[in-house]
Amino acid sequence: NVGGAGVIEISVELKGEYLNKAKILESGKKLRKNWASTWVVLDTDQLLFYKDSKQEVVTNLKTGCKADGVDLCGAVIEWTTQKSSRKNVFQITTNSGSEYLLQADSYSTICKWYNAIKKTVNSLSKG
Ligand code: I3S
Repeated sequence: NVGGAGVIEISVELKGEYLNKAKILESGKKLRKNWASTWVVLDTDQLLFYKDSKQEVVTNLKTGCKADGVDLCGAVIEWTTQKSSRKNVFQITTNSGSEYLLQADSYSTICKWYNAIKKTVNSLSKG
């Protein structure tokens, strides 16, 4: 699915989706891996994490309530087969030295997110 039409399709499709997420590093320090199903939303310059889709709505309605998120500016996105025995895993390494794993059983689902996040990171680096 390449070309202009495909790109538009991705941004419309990618409102939010449940992915498995594990944070494994914080500021360079190793954390105990704990996979959790997470409602993931791609924003203009960050990836937002919610417990579920309802929490996204509630968070957006409440003033002063900020979603848990990852700054994608300067982040590195790469596939990994080393950091989990699960299939379809990619990692996000943030500028601040945190590392997240994202996983979905469906290869097309995880590819869609990998591509969209990569595209966002690339666009941010171009300023
Ligand atoms: O990379 P690890 O430490 O082998 O990751 C596994 C552990 O987090 C494990 O929990 P315990 O720390 O309670 O043993 C999880 O149940 C596994 O899912 C983790 O491995 P995978 O390969 O699923 O990422």
